[in-house]
Amino acid sequence: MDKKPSRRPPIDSAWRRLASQWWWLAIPSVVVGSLFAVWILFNEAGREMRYGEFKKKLVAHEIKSVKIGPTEIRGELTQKPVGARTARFHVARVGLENNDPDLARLLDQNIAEGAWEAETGPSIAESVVLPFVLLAAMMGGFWVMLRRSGGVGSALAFTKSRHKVYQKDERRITFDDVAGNAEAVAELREVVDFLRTPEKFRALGGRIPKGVLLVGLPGTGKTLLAKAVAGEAGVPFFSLSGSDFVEMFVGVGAARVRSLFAQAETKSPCLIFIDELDALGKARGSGGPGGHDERDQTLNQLLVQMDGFDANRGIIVIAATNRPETLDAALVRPGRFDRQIVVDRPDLVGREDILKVHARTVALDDGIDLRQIAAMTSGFVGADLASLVNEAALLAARKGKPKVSHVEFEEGVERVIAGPEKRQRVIRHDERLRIAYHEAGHALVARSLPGTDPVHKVSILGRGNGALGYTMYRPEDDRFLHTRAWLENTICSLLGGTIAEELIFNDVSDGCASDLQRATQIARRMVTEFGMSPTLGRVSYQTEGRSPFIPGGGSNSYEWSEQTAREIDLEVRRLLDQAQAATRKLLKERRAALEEITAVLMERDTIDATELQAVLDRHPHDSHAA
Ligand code: NHX
Ligand code: ZN
Repeated sequence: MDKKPSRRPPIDSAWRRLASQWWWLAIPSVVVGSLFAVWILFNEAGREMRYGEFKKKLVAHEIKSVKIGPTEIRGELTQKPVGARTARFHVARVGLENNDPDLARLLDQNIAEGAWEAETGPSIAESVVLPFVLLAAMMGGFWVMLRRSGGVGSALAFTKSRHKVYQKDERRITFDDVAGNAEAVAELREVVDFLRTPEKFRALGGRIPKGVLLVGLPGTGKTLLAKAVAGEAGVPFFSLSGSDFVEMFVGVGAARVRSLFAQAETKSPCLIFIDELDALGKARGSGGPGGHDERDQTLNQLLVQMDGFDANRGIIVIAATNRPETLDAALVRPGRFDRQIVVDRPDLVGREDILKVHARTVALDDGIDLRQIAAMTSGFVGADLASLVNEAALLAARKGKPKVSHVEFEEGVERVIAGPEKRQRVIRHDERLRIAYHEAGHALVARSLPGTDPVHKVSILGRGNGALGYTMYRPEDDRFLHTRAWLENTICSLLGGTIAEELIFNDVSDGCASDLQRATQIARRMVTEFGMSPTLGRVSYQTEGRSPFIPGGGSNSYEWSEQTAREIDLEVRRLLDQAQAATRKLLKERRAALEEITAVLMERDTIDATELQAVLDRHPHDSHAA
């Protein structure tokens, strides 16, 4: 789904080109540096000698050449001493010896003319140029290291934001390019309306969204959605990744955020898209030892900027993440990313639509049935489908076929599944069947019992949060109170998943933990907080909410006996057992409906409220029997 638009060179490309040319300076610097090091090695000073010994050797003609420097005498012996690495030697000039009047005469007498000279000190080359070259070499080496480690990219353009800007006149991506995400598109239309006519919203004085968080697995098309919003609204699109902000040097990321918003303000109305928000938006202080000052500062700056800009100016920030639970709580507070849109995995119909979009650019065989290909690819996300189409086209090309046919798609599916990223894309058939029965069980029980929240959607495509399947309820907005019947029936629908598994497979799975936890919690509160147990009476057995600072308010001082505590446990148990029996009876009676809902789920991955109603209508039941 993530089709790359033909993009114009980004505005700061000149900077980056410069930075990438500077990189070549590193190579000569390193070469010069190493040459210098070698030169030093070869100029090894050799053996240290005392002045007296030097004079003796001079007289004995054992010295070939000498250089008299201001602080030392360096020279070479006529013969390399046995076992030494070099014939060189040096003598420190200290004290009286410095001004030995004999020295010049001795040298003249014992060494060939021209083989001794006086040095006045290091040459200009040595004292000025060499340190500079050395420094340059070190910086060059450092630069290369940074480039290698992927740390600082264009370290020259430190605070320059590295976002890409998409201008109006590019090929616009619109909602037509987005397939299989109908719900997310519907929610984003409002954002488009605002970007198109900010004045209208301003005049009405309504609260305008500042930030929208797209939550979904990698490859589900979050970036594409954001581009489509910009494309539909015809506004510039600033795009960058959260990881671009996090740098090696404290303060750089924060400066980038400022620069980004400053630029955006000059182009409003416009849209800022931050991919991988979790890279910079992780809960503050969650870094390891030493902390993450840089990231925290960057995050703070982002919060400041989001609070600072007036929503009426027409800037909207859309961010994407696949781990919303790791985000700092401050990011999702009102006035920031207060709107979350879930971008789910596409279901059968969604996958077919996505395949249609990608097939626009590929020559397909006439006999091809995209629905059938969609059916083979349960669990694939948009990006997977894009690479499937690509693989199939490559395979056809390799075989010299003019058109892509079904065989290539089948082969392509396997390639994508076995692809480089080891992401769980497909679920074993037997597990998928179990998940389908489980969710069908929840849905059927919920729809069969009066008063419970209506089922909005059931899916056996896992969510990013780790759930393998889910039944989504649409709570009635205006409900503030829950009756005893509602609570009991809700327990039943929570148990419905496991009991459906038990009914069909004669065995249950460990996937029910969270269902069971919620059911138990409701039952316990019915007994201890709501006074709904006939045996324990209309009494509150609450332990929470009392202050530990008030004497007698501590949680250890029970206000009821051990006997009562046991009765509470038994009563909770009785409520759950009762609900379980009722649920089992119900599912047995409506087994035909259970089977059909499961069949729909197995075929299409999801079922919505209308389709569910249609199935139930085919299998009527007097719903008040339970
Ligand atoms: C396991 N996962 O722990 C495997 C890996 C029973 C068909 N053995 O009850 O997905 O069991 O109706 C939100 C809510 C993870 C997030 C529930 C993340 C449960 C969910 C554990 C379906 N749907 N269980 C369910 C499920 C599991 C889990 C969740 C979550 C399954 C069940 C997960
Ligand atoms: Zn469940």
